Amino acid sequence: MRRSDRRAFLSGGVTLGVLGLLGCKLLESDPSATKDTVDTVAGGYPAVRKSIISAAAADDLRLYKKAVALLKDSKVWMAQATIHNNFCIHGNWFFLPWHRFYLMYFEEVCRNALRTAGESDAFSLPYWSWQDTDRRIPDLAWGDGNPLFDNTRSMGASDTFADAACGSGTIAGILQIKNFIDFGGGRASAQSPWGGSGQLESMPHNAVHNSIGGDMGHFMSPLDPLFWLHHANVDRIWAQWQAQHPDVIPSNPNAQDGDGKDANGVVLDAKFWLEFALYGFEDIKGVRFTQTVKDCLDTTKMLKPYTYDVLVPTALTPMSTVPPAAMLPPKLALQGALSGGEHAAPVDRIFVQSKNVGLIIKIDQASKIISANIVFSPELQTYLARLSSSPSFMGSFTLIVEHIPVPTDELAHRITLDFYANHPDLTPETDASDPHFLSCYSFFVHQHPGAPSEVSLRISLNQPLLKMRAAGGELRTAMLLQVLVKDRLLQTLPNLDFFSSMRFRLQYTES
Ligand SMILES: [Cu+2]
Repeated sequence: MRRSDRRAFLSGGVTLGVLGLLGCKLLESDPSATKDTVDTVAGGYPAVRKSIISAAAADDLRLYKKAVALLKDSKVWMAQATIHNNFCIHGNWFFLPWHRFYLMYFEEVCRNALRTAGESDAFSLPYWSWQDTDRRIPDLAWGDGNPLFDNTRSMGASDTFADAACGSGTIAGILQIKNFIDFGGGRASAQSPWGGSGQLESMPHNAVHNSIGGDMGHFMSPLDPLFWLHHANVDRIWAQWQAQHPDVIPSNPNAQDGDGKDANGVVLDAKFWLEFALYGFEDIKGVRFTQTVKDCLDTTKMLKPYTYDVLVPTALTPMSTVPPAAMLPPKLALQGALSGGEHAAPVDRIFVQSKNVGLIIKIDQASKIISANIVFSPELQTYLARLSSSPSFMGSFTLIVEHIPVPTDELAHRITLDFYANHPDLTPETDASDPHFLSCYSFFVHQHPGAPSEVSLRISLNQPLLKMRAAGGELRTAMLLQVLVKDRLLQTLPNLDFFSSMRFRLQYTES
């Protein structure tokens, strides 16, 4: 597959042109990946990545600054950003694995630069935990002549990220999402007509890129040294989620997503996720590596093992392991649907999907709200009723918003979409602490040939539904979805009819 084809295939964009390649090319993998030569490092493996606000990170921050200065003086800094530009994957379930490998190789590139300059290579990439700070760009990244400064940023030193996207409450909520695909992303475009960004990507990840702007606002974003600290935090949240949900490794796409078949009716097997080949990574000698998803699921067993200083689970909603009530027969039993070894599909599960469940009923230009009526099918209503009544509820409700058109570059950097349900009095001042809040979305896409013209995102409804119920607004048959379109620069918004192509899909999964 040519690089551009593969990019279009993975990006979540238009799929028709590449569907034909699926059968053969999706399964390609490169057996040439081998370990590079440096197997020891002064600090020892696994390296421990620390928060930039912890005192223990002082040495790593000093070394990071030094490494960035060294790399910027060589061609390596630009080369690393170019890897991202050419190979990065966003908008689907390869987003987290691809970036995990990318950071691991970069961390080693930093160590090598330090070693070559006669410095200690006892370095771990620190992480910038925006949810635990004041949500400003940290002071360490400002100042002319500071290697960690990037003068293209559109965000100032006192500006803050939206609490809805990056606040501690939002992250705690994301960590409670039960299935990987709502957390980390669904199938790539050619694997399925219903993938979409997971909430870790679409909320804090995109918002930090988008708000900082400048280099961070496009796919050469690794030019801004904040990129690596930001992505280390995204990776840490994934590691945290893995620690909290040890049983929910999507060892096979079937375990999590859809009816177990791709857009062409081909039954998905482990090669569609677990053994999918990810490209583009370079070792310290610039040698290209290919890796498969399964090789990054445990960070302490990766090529260059690492872990995080803190992976403390936040309090979880109690979940029972009691099987679902027998009165609700499985809609889809994938028993034995797949062949093959240790990563074979789980057995019984329920998957109910309704597409075109919503109709946009009002586009209010003055209040900047697009309203849609989302209707739960009778089948979904049965499960909805059970969510409210059963403490051992095991299922996941997901709203997928599809065909969101990507605005022009300039607009995409200003606009955010905030999603609410059944709000009686929604205003631009309403925020994420409101019980009617569902999710928010910032664009992080760039205009290049083959870039998607539309995006889709997944919104886990479990917690919002329970919150709404607690606030006295239990849902039974339908909900009013409200999309509040915000312009960060408070300028006049374009005509909201631009977004009228949005479509809505509901999924219920239980496994
Ligand atoms: Cu990113």
